[in-house]
Amino acid sequence: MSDSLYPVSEAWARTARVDAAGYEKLYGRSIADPGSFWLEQAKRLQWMKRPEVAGDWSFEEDDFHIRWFADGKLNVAANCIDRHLASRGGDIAILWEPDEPSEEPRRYTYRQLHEEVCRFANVLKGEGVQKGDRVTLYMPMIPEAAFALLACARIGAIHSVVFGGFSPEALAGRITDCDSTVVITANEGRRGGKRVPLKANVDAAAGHTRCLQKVIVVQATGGAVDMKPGRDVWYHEAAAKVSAECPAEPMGAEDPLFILYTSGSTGKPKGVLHSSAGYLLWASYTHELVFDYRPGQVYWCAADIGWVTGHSYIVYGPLANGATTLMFEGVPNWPDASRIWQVVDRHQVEILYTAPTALRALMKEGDAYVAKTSRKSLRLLGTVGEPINPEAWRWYHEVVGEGRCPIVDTWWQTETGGQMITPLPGATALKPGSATLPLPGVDPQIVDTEGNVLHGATEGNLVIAKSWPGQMRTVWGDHDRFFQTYFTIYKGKYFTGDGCRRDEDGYYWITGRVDDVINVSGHRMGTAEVESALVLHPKVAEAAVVGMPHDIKGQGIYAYVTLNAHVVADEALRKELRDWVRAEIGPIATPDALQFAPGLPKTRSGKIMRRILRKIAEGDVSSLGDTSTLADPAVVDDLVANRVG
Ligand code: 6R9
Repeated sequence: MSDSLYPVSEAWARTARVDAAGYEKLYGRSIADPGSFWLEQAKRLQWMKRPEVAGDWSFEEDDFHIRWFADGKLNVAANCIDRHLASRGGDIAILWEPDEPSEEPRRYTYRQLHEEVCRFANVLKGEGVQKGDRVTLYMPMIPEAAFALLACARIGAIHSVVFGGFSPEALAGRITDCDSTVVITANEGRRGGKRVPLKANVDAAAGHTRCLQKVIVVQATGGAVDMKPGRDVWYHEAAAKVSAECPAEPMGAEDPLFILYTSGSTGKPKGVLHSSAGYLLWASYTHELVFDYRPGQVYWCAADIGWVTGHSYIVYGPLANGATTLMFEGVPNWPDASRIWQVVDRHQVEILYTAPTALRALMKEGDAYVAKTSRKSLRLLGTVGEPINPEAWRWYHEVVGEGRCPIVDTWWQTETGGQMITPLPGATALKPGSATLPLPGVDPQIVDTEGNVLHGATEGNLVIAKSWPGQMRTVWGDHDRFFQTYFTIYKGKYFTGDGCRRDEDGYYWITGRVDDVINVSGHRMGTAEVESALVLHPKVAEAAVVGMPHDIKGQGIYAYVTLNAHVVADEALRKELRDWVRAEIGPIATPDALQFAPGLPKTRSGKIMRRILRKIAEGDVSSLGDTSTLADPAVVDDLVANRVG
C-alpha cells in the first residue's frame, strides 16, 4: 500500500513557505517549547490586548481545563475584515459562484465585506441580539451566510449553523439545545437546479421550540413565503434602515465563537463549542501552511458552510489570511459532471479543496468531463472528510491535476477546529491514501485498547497527547459529557474515535471510525441517531444501524428493523421507513439498505452484537466469528438468509 511515493517537486520545495527541513525544525520547536512557539504564532492575529500566556491546560480529571491565550482580547470579525482594509481593502474577499451557471458571479471586496457585515451586525443588534446570545443559521450557500457568521462574531453572539439539508425536526432540536432566540434563514435555497424550502422548514421547526422569537429572512430567490408578523423580518428591509458602521466588540480569547452540532456514538448530536482566539489562530495557521496560501490566489473550498470545513476553510481561515475565498452555491454534478472544472476555469482557481466522495462520483462519470476543461490555473489540490482510496487519489492527481499538483489529504474533525495530520506541499513526499504527518503543534499517538502507547510501525487507536489552540472547549450545556466522551477512554489524552496505522516512515493512515459513528459521503452520522428515528415509527419495535461499504459514499447506512407483532413487512413499508428517517433527520440519513429482522443478535445480557451485524451488512458472512455467546444463535441464520443488497 505504502509503496508509491510522490516526492516533493523541486519547484515546490524551493518556493513553498515550509520545506522538509523547515518542517522538521518547526515541528521540533512546537513540541519542545510550545509556550514560545504559540506566542510567536499568535502574532499572526491582531489583538486588542496581546496575550502573555499561550496554552494552559490539563486533560486530567482533577484539574481538567483547556485555555489558550486566556489573557488576550480580540475580535474575530475584525481579524477577518478590518485589519485588511488598509493594505488590501480593494481585493476580492468573497467570490460567489451561483447554482445557475448562466447567472453572473458576485464579488465582494474586503471593503464591501466590511459594510455588509456591519449592516448585518446592526440588524442583529436591532433585533435584540447581545454578546453571548446564540443565533442559529439555516442558510443556503449564499454570501449572506458568511456575512451572518461574521456579524455574529463582530458583536460577540455565538453562532450555531445547522446544515440546510437537515429536517425541521433536526433543526428544532438544535435550536432548543442551545436556546437560540433568533434564526437566520433564507426564503429558499437552490442546489443543483432544485429549490430547498428553508423558510417553510423553519416555520415547521418553530412549532417544536419555545425559545425562538425572531426569524430573519434573506431573500435569496423570487419564491414567495409566509411571513409571520412580529416574528419574521425581511433582512433587506431591516438592512436598509441601519448604519454601515458597527464597532467590533472586544472579546476574551476564550469567549465562545460558535457551536456546531456533530454526531457522536451515543445519544443526540452534541454542540461542539469553539473559542475565539485559539480557533481563529488554528484556522489561519493551518490555512496558510497547508495550502501555502499567498494573497491574490483564488482559493476554493467546495464544502458547505453547514459543516466545520465550511467554517474553518471557507470563512475563518481564508479571510483571516486576506484570501480570495470562492463560495459555491451549487453541486458538483449539475448541470453536468464538468461543473467543478468549469468553475475552476471561470475563476482561475489555484487551490481546490474537496471531499473524496465528490471525486469518486465524478470519476465514475468518466474522464471526458474533466478533459474538456483547461484546469491550468490549479497548483494544489486537497481532500478532507474521510480516507481517500488510492484509486480516487490517483485520478485526482493524474486526471484532474495532470500530475502537476500535490494533494494535501487533511485529517481532522469538528472537534479539532482545523487540520491536524496532513502533508505540507513543499515539505512532505506523498503516499496515496495517507494523511502523512502531524502539523507542528500536533502530538498524535497510537494506543492499543488498554491505552498502551505503541511505537514504530503499528496499528491501533488514534489519540492526541497534548492540547492545541484549535481544540474544542466543551460540549454546549454538558461539560461532563465533553470530558467523558473524549478524555476517559485513554486517561489524560484526547481520543479521536478513529483507528490508525503508522508505517515504517512514520506516516499515518486513518483506517476509519472505531466507534458507532459512520461516515456517509464525508458526513458524520451516529448510528444511534438513525436508530432513534426508526423506533419513533409506530410499527417499529427495535432497530440496529451499521455502516456498509459504498462505492461513492464511502459508507452507506444499513438498517436492521424488527417490526411490532402482526405488522406486515413489505416493500411499501420498507419505503415508508426510509422516507420516515429522511423526514426525521434529513436526506443524508436515509438508509441505503433496510432489512426486516425478526430478531437481532444479542448477548444474554441483551447487548446487540454489532460486530455480527456489520459483517452481514458487508456481505462478509463466512467469518462471523463466535456466535455461541448469543442468546439465540438462530437469528443469525435468518439475517444471513435475508440480507439485502
Ligand atoms: C473535517 C471533518 C471527522 C471524521 C474523522 C475521520 C474522518 C476526516 C479525514 C478522515 C481519513 C481524512 N476524516 N478527514 N479520515 N482521512 N483526511 O470531516 O470533520 O465531519 O467532524 O468528521 O471524518 O473519521 O474522525 P467531521
